Amino acid sequence: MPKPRTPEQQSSDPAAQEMLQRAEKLGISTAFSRADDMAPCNIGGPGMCCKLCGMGPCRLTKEGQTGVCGATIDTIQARNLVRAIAAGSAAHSDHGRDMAFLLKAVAHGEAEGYMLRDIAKLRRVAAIYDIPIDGRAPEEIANDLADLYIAQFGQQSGELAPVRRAPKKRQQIWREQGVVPRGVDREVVESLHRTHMGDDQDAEHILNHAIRTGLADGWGGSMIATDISDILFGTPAPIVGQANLGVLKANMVNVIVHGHEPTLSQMIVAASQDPEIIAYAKAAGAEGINLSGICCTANEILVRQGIPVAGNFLHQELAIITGAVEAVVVDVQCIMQALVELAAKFHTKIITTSPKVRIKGAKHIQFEEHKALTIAKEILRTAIDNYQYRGEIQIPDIRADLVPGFSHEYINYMLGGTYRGSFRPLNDAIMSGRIRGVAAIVGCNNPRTTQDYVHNYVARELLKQDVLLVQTGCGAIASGKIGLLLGEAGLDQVGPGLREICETVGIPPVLHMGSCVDNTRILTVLTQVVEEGGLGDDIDQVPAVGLAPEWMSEKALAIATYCVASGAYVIFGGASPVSGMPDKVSDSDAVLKYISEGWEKIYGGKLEFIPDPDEMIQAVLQHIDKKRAALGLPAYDPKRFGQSGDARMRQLEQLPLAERQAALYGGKK
Ligand code: XCC
Ligand code: SF4
Repeated sequence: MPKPRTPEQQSSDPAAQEMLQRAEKLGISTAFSRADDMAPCNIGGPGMCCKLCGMGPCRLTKEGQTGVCGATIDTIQARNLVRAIAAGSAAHSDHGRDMAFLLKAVAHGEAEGYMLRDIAKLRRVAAIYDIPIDGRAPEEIANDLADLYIAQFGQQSGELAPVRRAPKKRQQIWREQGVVPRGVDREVVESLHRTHMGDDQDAEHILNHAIRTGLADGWGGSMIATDISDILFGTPAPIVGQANLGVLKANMVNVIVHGHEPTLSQMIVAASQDPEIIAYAKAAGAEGINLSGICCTANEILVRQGIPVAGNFLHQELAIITGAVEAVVVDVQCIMQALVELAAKFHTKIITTSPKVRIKGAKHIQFEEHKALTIAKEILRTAIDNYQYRGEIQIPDIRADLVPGFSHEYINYMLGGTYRGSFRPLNDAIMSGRIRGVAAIVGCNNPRTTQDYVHNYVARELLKQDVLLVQTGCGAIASGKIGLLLGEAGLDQVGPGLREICETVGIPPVLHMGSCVDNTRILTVLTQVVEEGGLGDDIDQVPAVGLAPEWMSEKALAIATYCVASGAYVIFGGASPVSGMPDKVSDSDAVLKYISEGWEKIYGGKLEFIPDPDEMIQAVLQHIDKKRAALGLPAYDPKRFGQSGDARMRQLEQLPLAERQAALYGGKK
């Protein structure tokens, strides 16, 4: 059994370390300690176990071995991978479906407390699908858009409508390969059918359907979720926020929302500002209500309302260990069952709200959109009633300011203003080499690595190399906690060319673009970069890379797949679910090869697993430089830029007055 890790080895975040020490003192287990106690299964982990029928489970541990049915290691790995991608796509897309039904309800005035907040976006999105907009009420347009979006899930044939938003050349590749999704549900169901015992048993053929299923997520369910969230809750624009456990307040009722959907959390934001609720909290002896979030439901309300983030995925238990949380309100996805037993050791109430998610021992207050505000208030009253039972607390005094909210609409606007908004300045900066390339660092935390360490190490190193970063999900929160999401803050550690751009445009070097379903915003940015011209005519030509350094969820695999299918090089850290036998690189690595070299030949994108952060950084830079060369762009030169603007002024400030004047005005005094 490996030695348990110290808190410093478990997390690179000092707030987490403080809570891990407290957990140890109190004799409480966490995902970190449970990961130490349980080695990952060395047969299932690398994809060598099949439990798809009652003749098994079959463990393929020897060269050339097959399952009872004769299934080979390639078939088994491919089937397991497709199933994971289907589950991830289902999770994102079912969220998208619920958003579409909510839009329909709002259009008919049947959803208490909601409104059509971003009419401009509603009209813009409707126009993409040729829904008539002129002379029509927003509710009519919203109704038609909701119908069109609802239909995408059950559509049986033809093409998913949002696919038309991809670059033309990309759509052509998908058509030639026969992977344009027909309907979201259909592709997920077919993944399950094809991988049932005795069906599809050709690894490459199985993996082709992984592409189709992933596309149904990225250019389907997830894109729908993002569109509708913006229409109902507003398209994000930069706003000030804070992150880490230090956002919890000692004298207030602390309520944490955790999960993924903005529907309930947005309503809890509204309810928490209600004078009647604030008075109720004061009557209970608190100074008020302090709302914060964890995981992507946090990102949804952070990027729109600046509601603070208590932390990313691995902070969910740590927040409860402060003893200062009255209620954790959860909806769907990434919620650890351990919360209930942990909460019982404190006074914290775990409140489940989704009809799809209950946790044994948790309190269930079911959320219904037609009385959303009423239910949100009930939830808050439950939390307030719980304040009196609070015991001893310990809140780490650690938090960082951040500026999130970089939707693709805002990026377009900030680069040129209202009248001439465009991606031209970004393209030009990449073409000239001021920006070497773009990397998206996204995805989860995983207790098998040191929390946030790989995220932050890779982010910092790439920034030094003039790589502009875009982030979503728990990765964005990792950067937020160390101050990388602030304008000037990190700029002295950023490469000279990128720094010039950040100073000129007035942006942080790391752009927080939202939640995990908002990875589709990155697809849109890449498409717009392509359409702007100068960086090729398809996404696979753009010098860009996607990374999920600490991934853990099946959703992350679904995102990886649609990014690869869209032409991106995607690198995952941590363990590969298809690595096969250790030290074995002959016939058991066919799946690994196909999702890398095989997919690259067809889609120009590839998926690779690189656990070592330095190797990961090298792979990113090599890929970016290779793409630059292929476009005929000048090779990246770190010395070429950075002599103007603020950076130049800072250098001059170091000089004695006479020399400074000489440098500025020439001649000697
Ligand atoms: Fe979940 Fe989106 Fe992963 Fe974080 S990053 S642990 S999926 S919350 Ni998507
Ligand atoms: Fe074993 Fe084949 Fe059944 Fe899988 S499908 S459990 S390999 S017999």
